Amino acid sequence: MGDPVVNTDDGQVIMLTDPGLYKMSSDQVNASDPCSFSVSVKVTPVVRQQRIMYAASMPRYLRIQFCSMVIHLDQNFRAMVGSEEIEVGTEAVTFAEDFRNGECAFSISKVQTDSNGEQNFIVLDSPTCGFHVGFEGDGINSVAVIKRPCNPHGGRMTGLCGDCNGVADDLKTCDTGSDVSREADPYTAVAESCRTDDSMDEWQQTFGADSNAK
Ligand SMILES: [Ca+2]
Repeated sequence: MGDPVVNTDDGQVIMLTDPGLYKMSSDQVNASDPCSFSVSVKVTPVVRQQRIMYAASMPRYLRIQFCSMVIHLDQNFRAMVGSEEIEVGTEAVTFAEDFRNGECAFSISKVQTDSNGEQNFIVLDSPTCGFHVGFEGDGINSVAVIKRPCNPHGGRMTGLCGDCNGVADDLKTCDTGSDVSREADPYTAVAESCRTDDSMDEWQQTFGADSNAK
């Protein structure tokens, strides 16, 4: 285990060491595109037996804006669509089938595989948009996975995951989009620019600030 790591589209590796909500990937350039999305990950300190383990943080939940909804998925297999907590099981639950002719319909489910030891996944999947977001594993070993097609999103994406635009230019800040690859520590500069502190968000209001790792 260790701090969450972001692998960018261009193969850069960015570590997230500080708590906060990080913008991972977003394409909201074309408001009429039903497949527009924005994904952020909440990173919190690792807490064990009432003690905060310093210098260790973990991804706790994903905040997804997609198909005109706000969706939360957490690493303990809980999910909210809008303000409603939903039951996540192995049977996929489908949403937005009636919204915009189902162009961005998506399902949420829990998936188990045995291919690499037993692994659990909580997955949001939209086949029509090629959009796939979730957690692999659980607790402090969980890894956030974000897949979105380079076509049509390439050239329009911002966030820590970079932009698969065919150019090795992923070390850009979230706020101004400036290229910091020549700075002494571009990784920290990029991570900090993509971090916001929303210490009391809707997820915590629902589940409480202490609903932390196992
Ligand atoms: Ca790029």
